Amino acid sequence: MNANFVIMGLPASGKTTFLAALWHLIESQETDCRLTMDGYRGDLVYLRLISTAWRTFKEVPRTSQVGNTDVVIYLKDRESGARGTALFPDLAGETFELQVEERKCRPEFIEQAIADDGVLFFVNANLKEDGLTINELNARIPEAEQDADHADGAQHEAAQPIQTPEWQPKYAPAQVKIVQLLSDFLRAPFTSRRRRLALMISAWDLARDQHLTPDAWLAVNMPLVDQFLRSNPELFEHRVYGLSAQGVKLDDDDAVEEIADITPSKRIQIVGKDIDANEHDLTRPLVWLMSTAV
Ligand SMILES: Nc1nc2c(ncn2[C@@H]2O[C@H](COP(=O)(O)OP(=O)(O)O)[C@@H](O)[C@H]2O)c(=O)[nH]1
Ligand SMILES: [Mg+2]
Repeated sequence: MNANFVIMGLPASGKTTFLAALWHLIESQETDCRLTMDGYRGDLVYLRLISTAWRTFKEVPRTSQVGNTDVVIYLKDRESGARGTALFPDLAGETFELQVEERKCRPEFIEQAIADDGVLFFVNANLKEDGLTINELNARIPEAEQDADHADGAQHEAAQPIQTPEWQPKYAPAQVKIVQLLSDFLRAPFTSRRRRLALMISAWDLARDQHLTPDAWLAVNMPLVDQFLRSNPELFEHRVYGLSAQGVKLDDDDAVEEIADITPSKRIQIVGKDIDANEHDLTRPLVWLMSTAV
């Protein structure tokens, strides 16, 4: 049987870096990797471009700069013989922003999502102030503007009132958008049924200092997503993985220098259920998604 997966995630969630590392791993065969490639559809020049960038510690090119980048990879499990097809729909990622903000999505994605046997969903551990409270936000407003808010005397007469932009869906926190994307699966045009979901916390190297398991990281940093998944076991059978596909922050020169001598595939680190410490095989979540299809 052949299992189909879709790869999802908001912009900058780590999808292209994952694809670049995956392409390197299955092409180079430098380390043990449970899945082998059984073919692909897509632009080879683009795949080589991103995996070269990944190997040489350069930022993977922003996908919007390189044209149509739908990529399909056919995979085979060396141990069980199970086969799977992974679709990376237009990695520009705006695809999923549009779905949240304008409630639009591409027919190819609907088709794939109706037939899918599992979802690989990316979230970046580098949250960039996603969870600021109103008090924290207010504390950031420059003092002159705060004073203007309660204009109380001649000394502030010149201060301009704050021009706060009108709220738009794009300002919603990432975890609200993620829950929206997941709950979209419950209604038309998608089909509501139980799905396997591998939630990939990318840039795990940045989260490691918190000494949390990927599940605990989600509960602490994205409580809404965590609660949504725990409250809906009949809709999503989920596992959370921590993935460092790049290994380091690219602008951290010392860290880059330190790992530059390691075999590129060994930079990859992945943690999660049934994964041994010091594992480099980022196909393991796909193996789990494929395991129903044997
Ligand atoms: N520190 C660190 N940063 C990462 C890792 N993987 C991706 N990133 C960074 O996360 C950002 C978004 O990654 P990208 O793959 O372009 O996301 P996409 O928009 O979902 O395709 C980029 O700045 C990457 O350098 C990682 O393993 N470690
Ligand atoms: Mg991308």
